[in-house]
Amino acid sequence: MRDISNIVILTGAGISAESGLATFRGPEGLWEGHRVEDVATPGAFVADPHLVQRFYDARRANLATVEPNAAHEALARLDAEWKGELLIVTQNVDDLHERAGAKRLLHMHGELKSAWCLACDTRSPSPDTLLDFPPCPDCGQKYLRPDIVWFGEMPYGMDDIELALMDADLFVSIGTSGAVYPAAGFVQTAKYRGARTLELNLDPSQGSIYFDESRMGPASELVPAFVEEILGT
Ligand code: BJW
Repeated sequence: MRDISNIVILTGAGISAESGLATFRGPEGLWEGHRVEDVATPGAFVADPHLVQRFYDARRANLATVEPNAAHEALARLDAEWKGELLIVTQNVDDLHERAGAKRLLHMHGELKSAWCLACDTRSPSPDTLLDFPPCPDCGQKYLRPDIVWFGEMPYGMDDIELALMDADLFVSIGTSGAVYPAAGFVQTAKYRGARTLELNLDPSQGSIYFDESRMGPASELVPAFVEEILGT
């Protein structure tokens, strides 16, 4: 871990699993019998908006029942103490990284606590429920949807992420299956640009072969150990 100054960290659902939030592709990954691929699409929202609003209302409500775990806290410590460049890119729409104190954070798939008005295109803090289509605080129209990146939509912050990957000396992927692009391709971009690549996951991800090193185990153990190692060098 010597000679490292620019770090990019990608996190996925696995980092929040030990806080009590279900992963997408694990055994409890179904919601009322629906796969995320069937609910998290613009087409699903058009076909059955109430089903999709209920899915996100339930997950937003669940946030109040969970807390950041040792992995979120370790990354917040790295953020506070690391003098070099750092970008934590999370695919997660929960708020556990920021509740742990992380600041250099980018939510590439949106946030449960944000709502997006399809009428005036503004983002605002989401009410607890969007089920009955409450009015937008900006324009008053009733076209609020969850501010979530669905399949077929462009993830947030891609320019900033690409720039950070270009300069990265170390790319670390934590708790993600590598099933969803473009995030699943970040390891190849970073590696092509000469970064060292490290995976911390419970099971090997789909892109495991692209990593220089894979450490398997729970994030609450692997991430604090990694942060200790990197801050100690
Ligand atoms: C633990 C653990 C513990 C458990 N400790 N680990 C090729 C190139 C580009 C795009 C595509 C492509 N092929 C197809 C596409 C399109 C599509 C896509 O990827 N489809 C796939 C199904 C193939 N992608 C898109 O449509 C994206 N947009 C896009 O591509 O725009 C065009 C574009 C092109 C090129 C460049 C830029 C843009 C949008 C994707 C939106 C994803 N949205 C979702 C749902 C919304 C959010 C929400 O509702 O929460 O985001 S899908 C869902 O999957 C969610 C997650 O963020 C995402 C990733 O899941 P994640 O985090 O990896 O979770 P799991 O459950 O899969 O894995 C958990 C892992 O944790 C496992 O490995 C466990 O082992 C581990 N784990 N417990 C450590 N305790």
